[in-house]
Amino acid sequence: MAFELPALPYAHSALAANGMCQETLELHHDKHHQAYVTALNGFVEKNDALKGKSLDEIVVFSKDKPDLAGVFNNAGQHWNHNLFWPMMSPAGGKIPGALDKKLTEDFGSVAAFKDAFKAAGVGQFGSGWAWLVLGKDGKLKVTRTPNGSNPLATGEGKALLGCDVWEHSYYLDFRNRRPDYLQNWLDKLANYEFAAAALKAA
Ligand code: MN3
Repeated sequence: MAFELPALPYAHSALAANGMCQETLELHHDKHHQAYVTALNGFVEKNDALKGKSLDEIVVFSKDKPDLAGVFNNAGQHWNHNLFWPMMSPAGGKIPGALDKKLTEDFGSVAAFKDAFKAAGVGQFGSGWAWLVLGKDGKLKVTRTPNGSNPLATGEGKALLGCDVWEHSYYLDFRNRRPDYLQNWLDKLANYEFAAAALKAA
C-alpha cells in the first residue's frame, strides 16, 4: 500500500491571517510534501526490505544507513510533515492550562520555553526542524534536528510540536527573517491544543 499525502486539516488560505499565506501552503503541502511521498514510494517499490513496513518502521530502519540516505530523508520528511500540518491551527497560539503549567514547571516560564524553541530553530544551520518533545524522563525539552531527521529517529522522545525551518516554509512570508517566522509561529500558528492532547495521551 503506497504512502499518501494527507489532506490539510484546514483550507490553504486558513492560516493567512496568522502569517502563513495561501501560496506558502499550496507550494509546501501540495508540492514539497507530495514530492517526499512520491520519492518514498519510488524507493519502496524498488526495495523488498522496505515493502510492508510502516512509516515509523522505515524511518528507524533507514537511519544511519548510508546506502539508505535517500529513503531516510524522504521518509523522515513525510513523517515530519504529517505532524506539521495538524501542529498548526487558524486558532493557534492559545496554550491550554495543563500545558501552560507543564511548560512553566519544566522551562521556568512559557516565555523561557519560547526563547529556547526559537533559539533551537534559529541555531539549526541550514535546513531542519525545531521540536518540543516529551523526554523519556517525563520532562519537556526543546531540541532540533537537521534536514529530514526527527525525534523518532533520534529517540529523544515524543514530538509534541515541530516547526519546519526549511526556507520553503517561510520565505514567501518572512523572506530571510527566520527568527521572526519562529516567533510568529509560536505566538500565532502553533496548535497547543494538539500538543496538550499528545502530552495527555503519553
Ligand atoms: Mn517542509
